[in-house]
Amino acid sequence: MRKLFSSLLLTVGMSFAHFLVVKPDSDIVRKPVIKVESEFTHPAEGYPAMHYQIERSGVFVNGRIYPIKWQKSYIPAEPGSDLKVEKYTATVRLHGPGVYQIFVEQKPYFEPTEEQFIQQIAKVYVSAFGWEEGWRKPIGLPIEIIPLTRPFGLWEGNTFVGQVLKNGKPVPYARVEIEYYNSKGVKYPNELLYTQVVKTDQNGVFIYTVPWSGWWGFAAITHSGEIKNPSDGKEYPLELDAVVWIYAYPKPQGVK
Ligand SMILES: [Cu+2]
Repeated sequence: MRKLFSSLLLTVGMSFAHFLVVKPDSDIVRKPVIKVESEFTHPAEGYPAMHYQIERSGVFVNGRIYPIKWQKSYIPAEPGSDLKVEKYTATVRLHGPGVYQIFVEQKPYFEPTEEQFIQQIAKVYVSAFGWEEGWRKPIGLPIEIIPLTRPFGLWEGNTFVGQVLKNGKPVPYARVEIEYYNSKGVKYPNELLYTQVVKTDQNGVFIYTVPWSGWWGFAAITHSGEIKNPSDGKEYPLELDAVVWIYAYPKPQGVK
């Protein structure tokens, strides 16, 4: 019984930490064209990936938003699975030096295990041709994490600080979930280690020290009214989350 209960808990817990991923081939580039990919998954476990549709997306630079043309493909939800889910890839043209903010808004979807709708809005920064200015500028998304640490060119062991804004106002005491994008099949000794959790303070500011190199996602969880589910006509709460991705570089050779 106890075993059943804990495996049930594990399943429920696992279903919580979904992250909308938006990931360029590099956060610092010196080339005019980059590749970007997007999926909706459980990054620390590596799977399962889930169905997801893009509602809106773009590249924000110098106060303007440029469209992104996505190519949709289908990948197995997990290794060996017959269930195929969407993965999006795009080539993005950069218009010279700048800090490019690439964002994706997920179309809200109904999550039956949580009896609510979920919508995540994710972004990532790319510094092109040595440019460093502009990362503090909000895109103006419905919910957005504004970095207080420069969000590119980070070392492992750096502390990342961000502020969560909803409709331009800080979100106090929000839960922020943090996961490593585990493309290497790294094994975790305990399921509680998949997702790290911090809270924002009264000004919507959170702090986290990145323990090792790789892509790391931060998801600020908030609740934002209700949406009607067309399948049963009932209203359900909408979880509206802001996600940001950063890359931490490994320590250079010769340092400890
Ligand atoms: Cu999920």
